[in-house]
Amino acid sequence: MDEHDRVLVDLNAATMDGDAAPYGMIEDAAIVLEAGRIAWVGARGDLPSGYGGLPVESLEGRLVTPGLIDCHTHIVHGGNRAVEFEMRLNGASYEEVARAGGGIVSTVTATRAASEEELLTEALRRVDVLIAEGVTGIEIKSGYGLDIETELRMLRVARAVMAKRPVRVKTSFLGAHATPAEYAGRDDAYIDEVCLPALRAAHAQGLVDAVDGFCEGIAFQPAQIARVFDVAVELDLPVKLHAEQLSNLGGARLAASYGALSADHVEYLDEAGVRAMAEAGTVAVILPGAFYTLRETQAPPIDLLRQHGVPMALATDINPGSSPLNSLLLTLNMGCTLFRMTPEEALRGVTQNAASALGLTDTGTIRAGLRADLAVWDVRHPAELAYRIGFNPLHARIFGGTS
Ligand code: DI6
Ligand code: FE
Repeated sequence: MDEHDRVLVDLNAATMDGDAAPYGMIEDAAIVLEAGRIAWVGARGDLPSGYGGLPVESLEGRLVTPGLIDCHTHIVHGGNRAVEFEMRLNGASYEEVARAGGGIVSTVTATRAASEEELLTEALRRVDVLIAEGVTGIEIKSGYGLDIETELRMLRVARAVMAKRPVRVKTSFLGAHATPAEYAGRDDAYIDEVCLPALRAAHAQGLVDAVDGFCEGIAFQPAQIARVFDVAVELDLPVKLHAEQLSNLGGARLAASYGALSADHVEYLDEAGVRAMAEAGTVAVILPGAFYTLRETQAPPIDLLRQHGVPMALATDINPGSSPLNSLLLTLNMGCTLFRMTPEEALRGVTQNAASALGLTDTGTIRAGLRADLAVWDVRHPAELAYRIGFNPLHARIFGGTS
């Protein structure tokens, strides 16, 4: 027997498993934790007598959900863009900000200048804020290095986060995020000479779990993304894509044609794209932080996604430019208030569907056999998690069975 093995009782479980009841709710539930896994979950009255020998822990009527998963972040990066934010609010134009070295270029410069240790220290401060909100899984992208050395450094830092903190990390290679200044006007050369060699090197070093790209007028065209995805296929890596954020280039359809885990942002997604995603089982990752920060007015097609049964995830998109949003709980509220997602859809979006967006099959719901990644909340009803703004009701977090 593991020293952490126990039976949790006096709790309501929002299992997010199945759709027999809203939130997969089991009132007055018991959850058996054994060897870091969920051995059994159900109504307390049905608890098999075989677990009678385990210690019992009362959660005093609290709500238990799966541990939360932030399935889209750029949490590893150098510097921040607060001064640029201030310049804009003082009336500076986009050109003036760019001339002052602002925009994505400034984050690339700061990331290249930062040591591995500095990047890790800064990332951990942000990661700790997520962990304090019950997060047990985080996706972390590269994409602010845009040279081989710095892309690899970002991915090593992402892996180091998992060694330093009790949290699961999945990495995505995002070399096709932007073209760096030294390749201005030579996007294809950048892909051939930097992006693809960096991907191969990162893969060879075991640093990549998925391949991402930014398909947009201001970034890369579908044909360029396809060249990156072809290498992902060759390396047997799943793909995902920043698609239809600012315009509709058919990125979601392209991603779906590669069986993508997810298409993310999707404000400008059309019905053909929704259909393609439904057929491919591609998750729509909804990112209200970027919508809010950019003061975007086109909301993602939530109704169409619902109609076609496309699973929706929700994530912070933590990055220094378009989404300096370091709260997954606030993201739940934004998904509901800005996009009219229901609190149940929002919670599914940071648990079950966030796990799917990362290709994780052993977490995201409370079900026998899965990892014991759980969050215990001082709330009575799960809608409270999405309802409040700037309030954290986490009581405890359980990661792989350990509190
Ligand atoms: N979409 C975005 O909104 C950000 N990247 C992306 O792919 C912008 C990143 C930045 O401005 O730093
Ligand atoms: Fe992003």
